[in-house]
Amino acid sequence: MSLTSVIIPTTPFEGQKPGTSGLRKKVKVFMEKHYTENFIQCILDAQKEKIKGCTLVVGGDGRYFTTQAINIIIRIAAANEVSKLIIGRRGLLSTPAVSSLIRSHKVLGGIVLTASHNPGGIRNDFGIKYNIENGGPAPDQLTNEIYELTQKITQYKFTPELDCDFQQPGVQTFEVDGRQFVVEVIDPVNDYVTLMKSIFDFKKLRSLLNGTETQPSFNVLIDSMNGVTGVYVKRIFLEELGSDQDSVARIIPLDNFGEIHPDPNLTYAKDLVDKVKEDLRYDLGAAFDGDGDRNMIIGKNAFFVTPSDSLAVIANNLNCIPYFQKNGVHGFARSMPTAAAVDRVAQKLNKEMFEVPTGWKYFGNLMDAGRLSLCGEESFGTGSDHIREKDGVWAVLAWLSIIEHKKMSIEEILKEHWRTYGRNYFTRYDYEECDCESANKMMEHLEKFISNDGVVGKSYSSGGKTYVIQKVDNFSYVDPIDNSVAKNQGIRILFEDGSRLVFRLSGTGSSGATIRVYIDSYEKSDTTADAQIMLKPLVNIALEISQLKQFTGREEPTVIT
Ligand code: VG1
Ligand code: CO
Repeated sequence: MSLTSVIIPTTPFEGQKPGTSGLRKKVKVFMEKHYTENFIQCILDAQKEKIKGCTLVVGGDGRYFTTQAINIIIRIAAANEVSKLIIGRRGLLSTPAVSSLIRSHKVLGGIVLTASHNPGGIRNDFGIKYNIENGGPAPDQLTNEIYELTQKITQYKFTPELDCDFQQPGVQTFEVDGRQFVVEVIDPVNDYVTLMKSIFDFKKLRSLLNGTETQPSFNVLIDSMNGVTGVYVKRIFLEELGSDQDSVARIIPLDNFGEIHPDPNLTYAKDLVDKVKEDLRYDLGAAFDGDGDRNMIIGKNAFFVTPSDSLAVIANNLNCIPYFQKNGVHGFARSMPTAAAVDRVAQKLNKEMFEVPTGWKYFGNLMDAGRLSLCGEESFGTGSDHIREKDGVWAVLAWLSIIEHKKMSIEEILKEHWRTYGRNYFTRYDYEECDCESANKMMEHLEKFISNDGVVGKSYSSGGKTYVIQKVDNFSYVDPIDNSVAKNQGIRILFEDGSRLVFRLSGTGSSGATIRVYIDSYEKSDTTADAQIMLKPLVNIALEISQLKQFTGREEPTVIT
């Protein structure tokens, strides 16, 4: 049967501006008539002529509204002369898997349906993100273009009678306006597992997890938090690596994540932390966010590894991983608020080191240019140039490879690392859903503070410690590859002893404003103190300088990591 597309008149919606990682709004906003359609049409229009005859990958974390959104994407794509969509079965694809598929199938890009670590379900968030040809998130220039188009859209193209089921793998061919349109539904895991097997030594990991005649088994608890990684964890840990059911938790993807906040940190992944604390059999615990790009690693008795330290330890041990033995190690990078532990490793190993704004999109150019092999963010993101997204499951396999090689516990590895390099104590305070106006006023206050003439040299004391300001700025970044500029990426207050305060507003929330305060301090020899106690004086100074409590009325942060 030949299908015909139609043109549907529409008017712009306000606020379709992609943030740090795509457009995220409440489900009920995406459900408004034409809302999702408009945004998808603008994503396609921003590709201009390239869209005709192209292939796109589509999938996400399976949160509520995924099926509806994919249905819309299929009907709009066919009408806009896209030739083929590659869709994960039941709409499931982790964010790293989308990145991998775009690269392995050499296609124009992908549409990722996720609000990542934000809660899901009918009352919560949905999100749409576009990834480009290299597999990475669209750069600012493209997301700005998409946003501009959303402000002047008058119509979208649609194929109303195209009914395409994507519950089972298989290829379906349709005729739309006399052209062929193909939908290939794929198993969401196969391509990704092949990639992981080419990076890591699965045989060694298998013997680590199951034990050998001379080594007891190394016991893990991998918590998918009801997110999309469940299907990857099942295949990789249970089937490929032969772990047992006790090694995994919450591996069935649910469209509301079982009413939890699928964000792997000490607050929202408390279930995992408690289990690992209670059951001393466990040598490693790990959790991922909804779309599988974030990871949290804890050791026996829930010994917490900060993401900044995790990045530094992996950087220091890349020689354990076959992928890097083969491809070499080029450079390292971290987002600006991430503690500088990895910088010390870069210096020792004589590698290039980059500091980029918050958001994975800023790593892509460096990777494409062959100057970056490993990077991370303090927000539980770690990844390498095997794809162009951060990758939760990859990070766990990297840690297991290091443990297998070094035959040491996680705590021992960290302590050894700190003895060699000193320790970057780090914490982040999040104040979620603050009143927008108050949050903006606080940022204006900080802008004024850093532009005061006498600010450099000013000293602050708390808890018997004194810190003297050495430098202040609002971070701005020039991409060394294409010279694009990203301004206003966070207020930085740098002290003479190397300690640092950073303030920025989140770009991933869907209601109110989230204020993030990053606090970081380096100690050369005192490396085993409690981070929260160690950083308390700096926290107090951050609150004093920003007047956060006065502006927002918040006594305590929502989340401390
Ligand atoms: C947060 C993190 C940032 C991360 C982004 C997307 O952004 O701070 O480091 O790249 O989320 O992660 P923001 O603007 O809220 O601080 V994910 O896993 O939610 O796509
Ligand atoms: Co995510």
